[in-house]
Amino acid sequence: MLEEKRSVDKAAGEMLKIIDKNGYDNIWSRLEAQKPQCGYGELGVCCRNCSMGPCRINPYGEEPKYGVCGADADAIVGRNLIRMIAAGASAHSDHGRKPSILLKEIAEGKISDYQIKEPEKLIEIAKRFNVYDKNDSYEEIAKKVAHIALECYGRQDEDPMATVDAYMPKKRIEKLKSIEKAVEENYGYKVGLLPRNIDRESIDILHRTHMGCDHDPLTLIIQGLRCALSDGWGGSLFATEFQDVLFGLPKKREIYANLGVLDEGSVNVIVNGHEPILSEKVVEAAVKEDLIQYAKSKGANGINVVGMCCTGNELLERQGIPVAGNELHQELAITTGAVEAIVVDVQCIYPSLGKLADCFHTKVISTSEQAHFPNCMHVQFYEDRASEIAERIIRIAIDNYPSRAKEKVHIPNIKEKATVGFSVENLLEVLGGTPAPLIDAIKDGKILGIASIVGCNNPKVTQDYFHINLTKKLLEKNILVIGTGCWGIALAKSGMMDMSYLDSLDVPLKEVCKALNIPPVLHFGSCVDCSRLLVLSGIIADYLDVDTGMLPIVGSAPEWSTEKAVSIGSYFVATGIPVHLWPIPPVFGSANVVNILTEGAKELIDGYFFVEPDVDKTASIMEEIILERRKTLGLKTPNYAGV
Ligand code: SF4
Ligand code: MSK
Repeated sequence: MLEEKRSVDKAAGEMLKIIDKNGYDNIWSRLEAQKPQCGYGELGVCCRNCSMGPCRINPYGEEPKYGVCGADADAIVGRNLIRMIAAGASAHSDHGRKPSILLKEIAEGKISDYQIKEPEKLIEIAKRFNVYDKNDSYEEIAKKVAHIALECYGRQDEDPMATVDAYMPKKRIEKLKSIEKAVEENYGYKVGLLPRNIDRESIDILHRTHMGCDHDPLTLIIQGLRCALSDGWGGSLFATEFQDVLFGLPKKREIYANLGVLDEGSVNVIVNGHEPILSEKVVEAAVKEDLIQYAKSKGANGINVVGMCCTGNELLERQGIPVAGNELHQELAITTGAVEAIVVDVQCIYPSLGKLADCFHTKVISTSEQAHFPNCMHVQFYEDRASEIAERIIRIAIDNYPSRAKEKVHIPNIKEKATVGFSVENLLEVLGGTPAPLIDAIKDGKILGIASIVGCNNPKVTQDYFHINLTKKLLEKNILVIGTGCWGIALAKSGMMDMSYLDSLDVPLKEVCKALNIPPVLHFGSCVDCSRLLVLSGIIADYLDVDTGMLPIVGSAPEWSTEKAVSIGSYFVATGIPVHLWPIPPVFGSANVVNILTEGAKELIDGYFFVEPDVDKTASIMEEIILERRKTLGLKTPNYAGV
């Protein structure tokens, strides 16, 4: 396959030539080897939830129409979909559990390697939960807040978890309650949308999708949405909130992005995955004078720590660490031959890395008890010995520097400047402490609306093509674009997050961004930081005293690959925000499931999914949604919108 079909990224193109020349196994070649991929799987109609199966349903209405147990396509597709949501929500929420426990243990004096870096944010969280007492020490506040968070994971009653009242916009709570009531009245079903606790909603899905439980696509999907809400307004939210408390709020700053951030003369260490608890310490260790001197003793100029994927996003937003790439850059980075160590924690890390690293000198170092990989070295991470372990990892990388084969080194001289590090807090700060100027700009048509783009890379889509081009089209339509995850890194690599990109725009949004000194595409952080987008939508809704389902906000996951992305899309939808998806999700084997996720969801909860492979059409549909919502809010349609 030509490299242009695989990625629009020039650095990727350079590395793909090397990969092809040397015949290195890679994600694109493995995708080719899988073709044709299973049609039953693509439609979501296969089931192996028990040993009477595996079963699959004929998608053309012919036999077999039922699994061995009697489950039909609606049940099988619905069950499979919500199992994806449960897995995605569990990954995010289990991530959020770790900073919640860490905060508690710091407050109890059990861990001294970390401190509370952002007490003001801690106080704000305590105020949201109504437990702030000005006479309390920071440790006492942290104990109270961490206790509430951990109760949200495991409290055993039917009441909505504490974050619902503390964070969710009022009108959305009312809306979700009214749907629960309407389903009960119309169908006689007891259902819930407001999450009870984070762990329970995923377990509920595993239970109800077990053989012989829930076979109604409506109740299956309602539980899927409830579970997704427990992620967005629960697990992911705690990850974001407590990581801000522990490691500092994001700060607007310039960074560089792409493989050109690797430094030929230095010991290069890439931190990859999602959780910043270890990578923050790796960054700290890399600036220690004794370790720098040690690196020099091995012939290097110094130590260069760079990020990748969402660990990269966590570090760039808080520490200004450069980022080497997004999901599809993992293998490419090893192929530069200049990486002494890739240190990984959890999620979105390809198990192929170890085998590819065997062709080079790179050490792939796993650190989590939840994530082990073939052909890799494991250095177990413990929070109470975090600094010591991080130093050990840096020493392993330094010791590996002399093994680098100089003839194999090729670092593309490609990197772009990007202004990153945005959050609800610093966006409100530039707006003068209130969302009013942003809302007024939307009302006046200086900004048509907001698009939230999230998510991954997927080798089925040319890397970054959809992310970059959809963002461009939306900006041309005067829509402010805010996003997270691998989209954020794609846009940073594209140069569109550089302030100078504003000059190329010819829409009113340009003047708003210039006045606020922000780029037109705002990097809101890692995939758990999608919770920042929810919180922002809630602030706007509460300010206008309307439901989030009325706001001119629309989402997209245009290169999605992970189950986490399904959970993110679902909690946006359940919050009332329509979401575009590409590639196609595995639901088209059931017309009823598709109908519930599209028209049914629009009618019930205002948010809904739509699938579209074409960039221009996607941008037009997103614009139409925003225009429709502006009309509902009584806002004028500006002339430049082209209608
Ligand atoms: Fe087949 Fe039913 Fe078992 Fe699924 S649960 S594998 S459809 S028998
Ligand atoms: S890393 S979830 S591929 S955004 Fe968060 Fe990227 Fe998607 Fe993983």
